Amino acid sequence: MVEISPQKVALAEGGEIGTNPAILYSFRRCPYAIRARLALAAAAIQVEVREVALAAKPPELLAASAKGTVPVLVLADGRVIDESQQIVRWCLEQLGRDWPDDRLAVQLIASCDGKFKALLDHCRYPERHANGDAAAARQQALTLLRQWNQELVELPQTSQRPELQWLILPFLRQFRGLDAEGFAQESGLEALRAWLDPWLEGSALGAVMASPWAERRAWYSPSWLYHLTLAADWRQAKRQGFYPWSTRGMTFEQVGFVHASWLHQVAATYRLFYADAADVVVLALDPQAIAAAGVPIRQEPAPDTGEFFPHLYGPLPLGAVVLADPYPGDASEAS
Ligand SMILES: N[C@@H](CCC(=O)N[C@@H](CS)C(=O)NCC(=O)O)C(=O)O
Repeated sequence: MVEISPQKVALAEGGEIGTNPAILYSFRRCPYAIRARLALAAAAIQVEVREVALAAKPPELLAASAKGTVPVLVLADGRVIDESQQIVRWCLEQLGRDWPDDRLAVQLIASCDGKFKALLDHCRYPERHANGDAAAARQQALTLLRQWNQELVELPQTSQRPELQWLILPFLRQFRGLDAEGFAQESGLEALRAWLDPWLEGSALGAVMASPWAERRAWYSPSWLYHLTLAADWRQAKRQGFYPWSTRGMTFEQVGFVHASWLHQVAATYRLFYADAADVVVLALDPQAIAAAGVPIRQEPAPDTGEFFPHLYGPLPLGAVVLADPYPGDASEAS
């Protein structure tokens, strides 16, 4: 649901974060973020998880960590941990456990984050590589995995260590996902599959791939502006490259500005003007992109209540739309 929680209202008004002491910027499918979520969940750390659209990173994430990767953990005292291994390390500390520093663990972690991740990316995005031969990259990755397999055969207790599961298995899962049938049939991967397969079906992974650890839609930043629209109008605007509307049934030409809301005002705007419409879309707008398009934003009072709303003094620039989601969202989608 896009319904605004009290916590988000507090944030929108510049208040305290509320009941959740830490914030995790995350991306549902990212293996680094899955790694962090597994560790945080295992350590029973209470976090507010903010799902990020990598194409529309919220300013709060970039303010916490300018490199703009996820996961990023912002602790209650303001400390920022923006490397997944460091988040796992911090979680292990909370659990009173040490970072795995035996030979096999160190080798596996380095191989996973180094060579294996590079080959995985090569398989997933061959077009991004100069000699983008995905088949060759896959064979190299399989050779590496057979080495891992051999290590596991020699030291089977490795597979029982939760921290190695958090660190390694999200990446193996992603590789398997490229060709699950092929992966199941590869020779020399038996020990790896015996490690991976039960974990894939297990509750630890299931929990961090579902709400509230992982949502299917991105977190709404209180730094953005919001505009409700009818789905058909939005589809047409995208087709024609121009959005003529100000509010439901009235154009920018008629009104002289485009109506918008702050995050904490969206639900009330929906209830007042759109609740009876079948397909409503909420657009999140980046105010900097609006300004860059030469469209002034003015805070002006609504004539009846005096409540201040943001108004765009120019047609809504399509390039400023960072998210477009059905409204209200279906909470069941998040599972
Ligand atoms: N070394 C970082 C790598 C994290 C990383 O690269 N995450 C990817 C998503 S899987 C990302 O945020 N990419 C940024 C982008 O695509 O813009 C870590 O371990 O946390």
